[in-house]
Amino acid sequence: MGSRIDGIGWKEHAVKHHESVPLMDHVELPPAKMLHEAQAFLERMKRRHTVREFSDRPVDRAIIEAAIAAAGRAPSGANHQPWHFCAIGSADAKRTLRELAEKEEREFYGGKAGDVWLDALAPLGTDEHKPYLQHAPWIIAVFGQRKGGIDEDGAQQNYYVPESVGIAMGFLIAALHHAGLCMLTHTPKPMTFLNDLCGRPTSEKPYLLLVVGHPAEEATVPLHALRKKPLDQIASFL
Ligand code: IYR
Repeated sequence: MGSRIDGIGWKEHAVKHHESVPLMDHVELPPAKMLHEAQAFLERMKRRHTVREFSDRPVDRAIIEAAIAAAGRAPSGANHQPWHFCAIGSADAKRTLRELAEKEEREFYGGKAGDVWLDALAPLGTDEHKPYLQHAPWIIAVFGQRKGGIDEDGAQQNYYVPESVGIAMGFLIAALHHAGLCMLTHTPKPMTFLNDLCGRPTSEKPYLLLVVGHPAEEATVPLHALRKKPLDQIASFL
């Protein structure tokens, strides 16, 4: 404890000299079990559907915390972990969020999006009304950080920020789905009002609002959303 090597702390020393430890917690599975797990995960992910009708049933903050912590285990450029997750659960903040998002969405659907984009969205049946932003128990705003490095209050350049944040958002969605919750990936355009609302610096870029909760009893899934590309369209093997 407190030992110093070369005049620097041991952690800094270990990092500088890229010291490593043996891979200590990998779980090797027999091949048949591996296939079983891969297929079971696929079946589980097939039951993930974007939902737009939420119940106001509460969800424990501890579940949100665990899912965000899982997202924080995603790989990232130089392991800088260039993300911040703001979990919005307060009724006041959600009301403001809904007002601000609907204001942007009224402009978007009122013409700013253009006909081509609106035509592409037509099969989803979306419009400027976003009641779930107020009624779902949690809305998680995800931010990407251009700078920050690995240390708290660091100022280093970050790398592959959109890719890293994208992977972390995938982990977050998988974790919450695994916990039995429903979500909507929502991206009001523009989203810059989120910096103010969440008290985040302007150097951070909002990527996504993830609406999280239990589905309403009358929740539906658009048929368009059930059309998933088959494996032979999305993969090739050499
Ligand atoms: N942000 C709008 C529009 C929208 C855009 C895309 I791309 C979608 O896949 C769905 C909706 C909204 O949330 O309604």
